[in-house]
Amino acid sequence: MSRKECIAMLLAGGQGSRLGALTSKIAKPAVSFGGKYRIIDFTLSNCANSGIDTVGVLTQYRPYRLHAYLGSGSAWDLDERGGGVSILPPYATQDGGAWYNGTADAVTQNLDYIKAHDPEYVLILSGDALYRMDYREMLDNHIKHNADLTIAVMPVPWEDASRFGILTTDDDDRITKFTEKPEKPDSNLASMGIYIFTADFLIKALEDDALDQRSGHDFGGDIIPKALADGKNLYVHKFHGYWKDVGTIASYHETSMGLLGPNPEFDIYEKSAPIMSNDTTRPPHYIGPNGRVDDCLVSNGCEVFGTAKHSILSTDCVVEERAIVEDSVLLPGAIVKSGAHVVRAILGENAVVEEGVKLGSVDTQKDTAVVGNDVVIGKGE
Ligand code: ADQ
Ligand code: ADP
Repeated sequence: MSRKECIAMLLAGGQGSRLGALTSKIAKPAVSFGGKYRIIDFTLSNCANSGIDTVGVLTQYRPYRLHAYLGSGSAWDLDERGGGVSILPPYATQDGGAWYNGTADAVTQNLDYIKAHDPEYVLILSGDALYRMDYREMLDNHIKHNADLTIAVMPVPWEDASRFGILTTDDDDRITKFTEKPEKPDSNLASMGIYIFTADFLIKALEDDALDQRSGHDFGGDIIPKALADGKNLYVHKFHGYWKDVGTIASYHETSMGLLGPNPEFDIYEKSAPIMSNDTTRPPHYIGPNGRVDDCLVSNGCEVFGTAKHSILSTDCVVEERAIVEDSVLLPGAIVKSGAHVVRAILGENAVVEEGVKLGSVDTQKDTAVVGNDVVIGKGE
């Protein structure tokens, strides 16, 4: 196998428990987003658009649909130029060890994959955010600084800072302090959980970490603080674009709505860095004689006989006659039956809202209503 300059390891094993009913049968990275995408598409597309053609996807939680979805990787153009997408589930060891501990452990368990490709650099990614980033620019920065580790960063609102790894740097972008999820943040410069390691350093750091009984085997909690304490060259790469974690129901709804409008916050129509997906071929969407659609994304296979406003209708959704859908996200196969009224809600895959049911509320103080995958909501529920 020829030597690669940079390969990516994509952490896609999180349970995504904060997405509640939407992840009841599906790993978070495989959750539908934006009508015809899955959350992981954004990161995989970034890899393809940045010229990174070898991606190991680390899975663990309900991986079946994710595996089926990823297939050969050809949908993201990731199988033609060499490496491709490899799915790396946790494996049972002789002494019975099995599931990944922390994020670093997941990568440690797949060091053989990294070593087989013998890259100079390893890009570590998460599969749960919505953003466009040219990782090549980050790699150029990493090489320019002769860094051991470069972390992509951006400022976040102070009130959110304690949810992130928080950093302080000197004037040359060198990291002087890092604290994983501090209770009292002293900076609002946040790690985006996107790392470039020089491969030799990563391998050494993970092998040392594996022997450390007290380690939680986590990048943010263990590997980065130790590298800093050891005086390694740690730098930041400042990101200036749109980046949102789609990890909670509220953020899922907000980021989805951000795809709509003439000037969307995140433009899926931007052609210079296309977002690719492994969407199956479906018939064209159909708007019936009395169907009304206003400010919506309507995916293939949908049939609209009622009214949809400011909403996302994913593949194969149905809005029956006299039904109204507003400010909502319908995941693939969701059905809103005749006369039902759905406002500010998320309907899971193949969810059904029965005839005449009123769901959700215009009151923005209330939580977004969620119907789980395959759940049927009848009157009185
Ligand atoms: P979190 O997002 O809280 O913080 P974590 O829960 O470790 O970090 O998840 C990171 C990614 O790895 C997610 O995509 C998750 O699905 C996946 N993952 C988690 N455990 C895994 C495992 N064992 N195997 C495979 N995949 C796994 C991190 C950093 C912070 C940073 C934020 C930015 O630790 O410093 O600020 O990301 O969102
Ligand atoms: P959330 O915080 O919404 O649950 P994450 O994707 O960040 O979403 O995952 C949270 C944690 O759940 C991670 O630390 C991960 O290690 C853990 N986790 C992932 N998969 C499993 C699993 N199969 N069983 C138990 N915990 C898991």
